[in-house]
Amino acid sequence: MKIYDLRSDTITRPSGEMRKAMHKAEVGDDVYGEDPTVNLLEETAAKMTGKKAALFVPSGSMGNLIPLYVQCGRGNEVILHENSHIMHYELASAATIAGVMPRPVPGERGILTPEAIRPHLRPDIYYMARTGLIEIENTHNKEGGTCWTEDELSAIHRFAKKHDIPVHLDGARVFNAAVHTGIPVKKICSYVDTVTFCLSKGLGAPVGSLLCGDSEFIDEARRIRKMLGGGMRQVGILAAAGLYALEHNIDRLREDHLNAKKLAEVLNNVSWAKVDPDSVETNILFATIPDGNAAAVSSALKKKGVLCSGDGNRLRFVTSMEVSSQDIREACDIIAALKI
Ligand code: TLP
Repeated sequence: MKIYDLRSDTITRPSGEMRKAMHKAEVGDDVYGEDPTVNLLEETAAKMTGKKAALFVPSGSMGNLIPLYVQCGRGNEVILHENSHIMHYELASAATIAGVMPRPVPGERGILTPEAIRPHLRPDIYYMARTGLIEIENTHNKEGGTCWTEDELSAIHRFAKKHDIPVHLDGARVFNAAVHTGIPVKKICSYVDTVTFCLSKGLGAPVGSLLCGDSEFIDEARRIRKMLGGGMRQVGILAAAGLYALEHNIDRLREDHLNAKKLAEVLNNVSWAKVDPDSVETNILFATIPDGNAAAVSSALKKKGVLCSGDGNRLRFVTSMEVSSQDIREACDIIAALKI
């Protein structure tokens, strides 16, 4: 049976051309700073995000944890969206490793506004924790791959500057946001102090994320990465995959977005699911299963070869280069024919 894997874009496997680039990679010991391919990847990432420096980290989770550790600081609070990846999927590392207290804030489509944040800011009183960091997510995973507008980014930037609080962007899928909104990645990142983006999702590399920021921050981040066990050696072999991804796989994200839209339209027409196709911006979509039995629907789909993931009474579908437009048409036929 043919499988249509729509569980995540993390399932993407390196292409033949990417593997060739990995095979050819020049390598050295990156803990000594001697891996030329890693150095080139970090320079490239810094340039693309408009930051002074960058650090290659093994995962998006580590790329989010380090700024919590360095920028926010132990005993301080981080303001973030209640549905952020850090709140739900990073195993409370903010608390257990960075020693940071999360202050989750609601916000439509995953967007945090100054009005929503203001009541959560701590006054400068000796018996209260300090607000050490604001963290935002673009695209926002759990809110359905939603993107920040430039006005929204600029509002949070002005607010944070006024209160002298740094902003970290979980930009695991910031290239999807740039492709959808037309706001260049460098421009998006100009509204934040630090950003993490992932190579291992829609961009198709097997491993790795880049944490970008000013040089002083990255120097400190490098120490914390080593402390966390993330110092890697001849890792140019993976950096080469990342460089290949940045060169070849950004524009094609558009195709993933069109495929997600197509899926949404079909899902919206079956009796057992509800989706607003207009709300689908990038490669992630959630379908509400009105009778609440999302697990039964996902197992019925799985029997026909369509894989998705459950999230309460919702199902998540994520498009990626592993599922071509032709595959999506076939998956849509299976979905349309499914009787629950
Ligand atoms: N997201 C994964 C799961 O963890 C949910 C997925 O399948 O979407 N930030 C965001 C916004 C993410 O979506 C993810 C991964 C991460 C950070 C963490 O990246 P990794 O998995 O590399 O640690």
